[in-house]
Amino acid sequence: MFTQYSLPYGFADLEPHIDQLTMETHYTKHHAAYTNNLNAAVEKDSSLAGKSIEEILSNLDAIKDDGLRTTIRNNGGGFANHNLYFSTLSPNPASAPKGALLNQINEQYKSLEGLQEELAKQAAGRFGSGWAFLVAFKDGSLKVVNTPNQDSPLMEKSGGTPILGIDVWEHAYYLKYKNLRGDYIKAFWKALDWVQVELNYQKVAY
Ligand code: MN3
Repeated sequence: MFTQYSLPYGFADLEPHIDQLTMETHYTKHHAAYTNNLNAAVEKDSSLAGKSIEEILSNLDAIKDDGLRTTIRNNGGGFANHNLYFSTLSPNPASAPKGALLNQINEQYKSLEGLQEELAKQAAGRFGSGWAFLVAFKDGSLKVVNTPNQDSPLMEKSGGTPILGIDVWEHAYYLKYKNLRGDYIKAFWKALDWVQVELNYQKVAY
């Protein structure tokens, strides 16, 4: 049984960057639906019992039924991606990373701003619904990727582990920002807690 990440902040607490109605709808409707649909789907294939979502998403080919595989790809991806998204947002965010993550960012992207530019570029350039992710690898290296729909980098054999995700589905920003995805991405940085991203990085790179 998969359960949604439990928010340690209120729906209004990310105002004005991410508005209350968007947060409430996103969490109680969209994320809840992905979670419920995932749980219903997993029950239909006994080989999935007891597996973590990371194990399931990184081995979708093991699901024999085409329809079920698609359902789990979409809803399992949605479940995991939103757990990541909501867990990295905070009303009191650290505005920059430190330590090993900052060193790696500086090495690969010259500066935090350089990384943010690349993430914003891929988030803005994702046609239609999808995500931009910062992924990490065991050797400590980083990569910026974008995916369609609810696809996770975990679904690729060497896709790395996502440590930060920017949801660019319209449901993540349209109520406040309308068609201005770029303004939402700028606001996202103001609610992103780099301490949590660092913790995610430390779990992957060691
Ligand atoms: Mn979403």
